[in-house]
Amino acid sequence: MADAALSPSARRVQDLLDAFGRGHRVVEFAAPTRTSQEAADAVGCTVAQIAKSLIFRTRDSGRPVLVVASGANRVNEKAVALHFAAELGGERFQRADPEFVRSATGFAIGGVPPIGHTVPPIVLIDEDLARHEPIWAAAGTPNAVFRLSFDELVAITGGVVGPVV
Ligand code: 5CA
Repeated sequence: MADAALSPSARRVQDLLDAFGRGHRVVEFAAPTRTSQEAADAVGCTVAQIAKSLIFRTRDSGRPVLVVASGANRVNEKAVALHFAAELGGERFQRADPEFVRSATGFAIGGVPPIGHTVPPIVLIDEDLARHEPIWAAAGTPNAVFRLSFDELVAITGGVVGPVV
């Protein structure tokens, strides 16, 4: 089988994609896909087509917040807090440190996928990703990605769509 050699973290993502049941395949590259630019270079797509999975935490309750953003966008935390106030319970939120990312998601920075996190996060999705087809997301390691559509991203994450910039 072509993906018999997937590393354990990428295998976990592939198993979730199998359960989703629409034939999505994790692709592992020899080159790094640790950043949006590297992922775009490896795939041969634009950086805007990369769906980066950024981890934040609510300031008071410490809940993980996953913002899935276009690789071309710089997330504006104030805009996100304002637009998604309901989802965030009115709380402020802040960038998570690497240890929080690891414990909340089960994955290391550079390979965090939008699915399969240890602690189910609040999921906020960049509306700009809807303008791109297909999009590519990290698949558990700094060398692995998978291709999907915007509608599939919303369906598989159960996220709420809105502006992040
Ligand atoms: N695999 C690629 C393409 S999907 C990827 O994961 N890109 S990413 O942008 O989602 O992941 C890298 C992100 O990790 C950076 O954008 C940055 O937001 C975050 N990051 C990098 N270093 C740190 C750090 N020290 N603490 C918290 N977050 C970090």
